[in-house]
Amino acid sequence: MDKQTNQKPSLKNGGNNRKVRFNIYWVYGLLLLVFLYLQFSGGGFGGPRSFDTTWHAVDKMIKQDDVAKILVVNNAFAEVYIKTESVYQKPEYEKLRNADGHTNSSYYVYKFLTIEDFQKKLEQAQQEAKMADTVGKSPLQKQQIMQTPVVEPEPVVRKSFWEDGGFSMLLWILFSVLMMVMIFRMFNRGPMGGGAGSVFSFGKSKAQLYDKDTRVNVTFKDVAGLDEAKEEIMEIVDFLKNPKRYTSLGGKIPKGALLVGPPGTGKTLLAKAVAGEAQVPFFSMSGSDFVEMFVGVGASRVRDLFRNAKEKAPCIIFIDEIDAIGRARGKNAFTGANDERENTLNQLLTEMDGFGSNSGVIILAATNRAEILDKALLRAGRFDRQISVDLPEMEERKAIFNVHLKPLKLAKDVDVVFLAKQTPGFSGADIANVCNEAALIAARRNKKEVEMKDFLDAVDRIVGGLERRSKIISPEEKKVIAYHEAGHASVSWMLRYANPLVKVTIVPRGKSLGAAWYLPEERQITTLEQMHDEMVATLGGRASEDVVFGRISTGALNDLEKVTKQAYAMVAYFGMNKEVGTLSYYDSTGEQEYSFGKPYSEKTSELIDKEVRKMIDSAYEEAKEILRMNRDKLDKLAHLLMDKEVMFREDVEAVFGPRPFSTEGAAEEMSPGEAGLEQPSDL
Ligand code: NHX
Ligand code: ZN
Repeated sequence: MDKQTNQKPSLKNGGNNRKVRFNIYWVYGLLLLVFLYLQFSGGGFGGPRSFDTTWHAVDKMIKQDDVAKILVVNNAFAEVYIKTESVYQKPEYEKLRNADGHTNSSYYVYKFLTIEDFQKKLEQAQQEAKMADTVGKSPLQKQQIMQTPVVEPEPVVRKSFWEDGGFSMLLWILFSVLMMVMIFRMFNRGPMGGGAGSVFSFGKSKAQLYDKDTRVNVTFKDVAGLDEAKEEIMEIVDFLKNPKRYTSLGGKIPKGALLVGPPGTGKTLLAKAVAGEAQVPFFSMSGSDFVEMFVGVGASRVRDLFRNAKEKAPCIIFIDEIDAIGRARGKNAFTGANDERENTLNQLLTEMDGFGSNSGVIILAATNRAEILDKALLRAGRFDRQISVDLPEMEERKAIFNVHLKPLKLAKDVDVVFLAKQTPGFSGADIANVCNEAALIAARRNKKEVEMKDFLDAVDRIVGGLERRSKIISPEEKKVIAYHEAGHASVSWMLRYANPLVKVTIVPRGKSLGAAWYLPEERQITTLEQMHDEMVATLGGRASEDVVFGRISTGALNDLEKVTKQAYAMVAYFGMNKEVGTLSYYDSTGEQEYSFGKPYSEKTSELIDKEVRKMIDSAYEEAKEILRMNRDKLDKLAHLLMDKEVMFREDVEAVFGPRPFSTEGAAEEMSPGEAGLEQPSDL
């Protein structure tokens, strides 16, 4: 297989010449052919060769005393080897000569009829040769000549290629060729040659380049909301377009900006818009593209990326999901598997430091967890700006809806403001999903236009998952579920600070059997009272099962999980517990370098556990108390639920009367009744 080295140049040529569809299998085929040829020809380039010959010629060779040795192979043919000096002196042996002029391993092959016949002829020829030699010699010399030994034929046994382990050899070759093909295929996606992802481009960056020829048709107009982020990033575009304006005052152009925000908020979209807007080359790459299973590849890709970028400056490099490489170094010191990532990160840090700030390369990166990034990345001179891309607020959601509603055929009743109000906590991607899902639902219902109801069902579906009406639920179970959900509804109704209820359903959806949906107020901070009331309302489901049946179920799992986490956060993070104190064990830096566990003592740990229990216990008692006081209304609600399966704010209000501590207008304004929510979804 060492012939492979000879093949390499042709491989490279194939890579350069893309017109010929070069296939890796050709190489293997060729290699195999070469190998087989070498095996069967019994010789090769520069190796011993053989020439068929006649008895007449052999006879002559013997008589001229040119024969060095004769091998009789398998009693089938004779190999006649000629003395080296004869080969190089006599022209008739020219074809036996080697290029180096010193060695000679080629030979003649004489195929005799029978071995006896050959031996007889041979003896005779040798006798004749001796006789010829003795002509004119003294008797003593004659005797000497007659006594000198003649060239005796040596019998040898040779196995054929197949007998001689050739078959297993061939198998072995086939196997190794197969292995190589597999290995190549693993690393080689796409055609041979320079293309991205091929074997020969490990160290090349996989960055996608957008420039004048490859237009990006996203502009800032397509990015709804995100006004501050847009403004900030527009400045960066301006840096590239008119660098003079900034540098003339002595300012330095920043090197990089980090887009930080939860998934789906449009970080990548924003970067694309920059590309569309800036009219400079734009390299786009994902952080995970740097990571490969080969050592040093990440670093060399970073190098390659920056080299390309510098050639095209002014330009923008965009690295999506930078946390894939930018995670703080030395955090998981135990695994040791991070070395490669660290090398990549180090290279990135070096490159960012390496070019002058006025060289016109600006790096944008996106992540949803800026806090886990290595501090070295965030220091001034690297990603010195952080642009936070947050979940959209009401007005922004409205704008995003307007963008995504544009391509849809809408009915007149579609109310963008109402939709925006109904979707707190949705990201831009979620809203896009709602719009698309609504169109699909409308199509399934054979509608000509997408109606408001389709949108609301789409929202439900995205919040709660697919409806599963076919799930078989026994009447007893249905009763438990109804009481559980009615419990949530009742308790939250009676609490001052609980979120306003939107909808209660006992139609199984996704992983849950029923749900009570609230419309969380969009606020920046939450008070202790709000958290407390929320906890009580969440425990309302289990409390209802307890109060009504005196028997509890596993159904409250999700509720209890939520409550427990919230209570721990209140005690240990938000300093909301008197006993534990006004302190927080929260660690926003994400560096746990010095701690191998909790940052508090065993005693504090016990105290926290105790206080959490107390908190949840008292909330639970409160929920049960509310339900006991309103038992008649709870029963009514539960039966209504069992009847209708879906219940809205109005239904609860009809049973309970207006909320005791009605918060002004906000909730009433968006009563779902006017939006055609009365009917349960028929999906
Ligand atoms: C289940 N889910 O997975 C069912 C489908 C009280 C009517 N068994 O609180 O859906 O019961 O207000 C193993 C064992 C989840 C895995 C028990 C996963 C229990 C939602 C809880 C409504 N609405 N609970 C709610 C709900 C459930 C659960 C489990 C599990 C229920 C409740 C899940
Ligand atoms: Zn519940």
